[in-house]
Amino acid sequence: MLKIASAEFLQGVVDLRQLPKNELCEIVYIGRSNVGKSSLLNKMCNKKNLARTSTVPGKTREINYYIINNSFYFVDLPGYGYAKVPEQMRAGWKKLIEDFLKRGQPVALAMQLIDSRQEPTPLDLMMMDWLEYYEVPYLLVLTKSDKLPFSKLGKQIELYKDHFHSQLTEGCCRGIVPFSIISGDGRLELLKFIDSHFQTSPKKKKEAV
Ligand SMILES: Nc1nc2c(ncn2[C@@H]2O[C@H](COP(=O)(O)OP(=O)(O)OP(=O)(O)O)[C@@H](O)[C@H]2O)c(=O)[nH]1
Ligand SMILES: [Mg+2]
Repeated sequence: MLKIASAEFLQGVVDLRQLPKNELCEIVYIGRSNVGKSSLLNKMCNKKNLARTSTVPGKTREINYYIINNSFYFVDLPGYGYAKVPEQMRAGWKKLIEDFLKRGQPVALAMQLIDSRQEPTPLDLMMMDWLEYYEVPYLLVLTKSDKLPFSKLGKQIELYKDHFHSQLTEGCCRGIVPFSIISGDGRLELLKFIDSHFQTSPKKKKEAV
């Protein structure tokens, strides 16, 4: 079982030329502002203040790199869908994310976060289309699962399974995982998925040949 022994902030990237030189395996976190990306990252690492969280949406504006166990990266992409963001910045975000996905290095695993109480937004669906297009394996992570009664959460998961049936069976979606920073729901499952996706990382592939 994968254990996170160390987690450190490495750098914030606003321009792809600033990407870390060391091409390690990347686990990428994606989702709209306020969905709980930074909170999830902290929970995964069992560190309270590794990634800054906020009640004010739109806090994370850069691609933030964290180095885990000195051997792979957690990458926190800037949140989207924040209404107060000027149009010009929104266009900048789109370009940054798409350039990030289509640069040479494949992403080992992406986590597409969606609030468990809500339906996916048009931008969530666009992100998932991009992940399918660039053939990035990803998980749908339903955040803040503690905010739903157990039976409602079960129903919501079933709805998501139905809705994304083709992505789950023929596409790149590897599963749907409820997550909560309060109950710890989903943490071990995500660690297992991360562990099993290291094999597909570029470094491992090169070493295997
Ligand atoms: N109840 C509950 N609240 C959560 C959970 N995860 C996050 N939150 C709360 O949701 C709010 C937003 O969380 P963040 O982690 O800052 O969200 P983010 O996606 O990083 O937001 P941006 O950086 O703006 O893109 C904070 O008030 C968190 O405490 C959860 O599992 N359960
Ligand atoms: Mg954040």
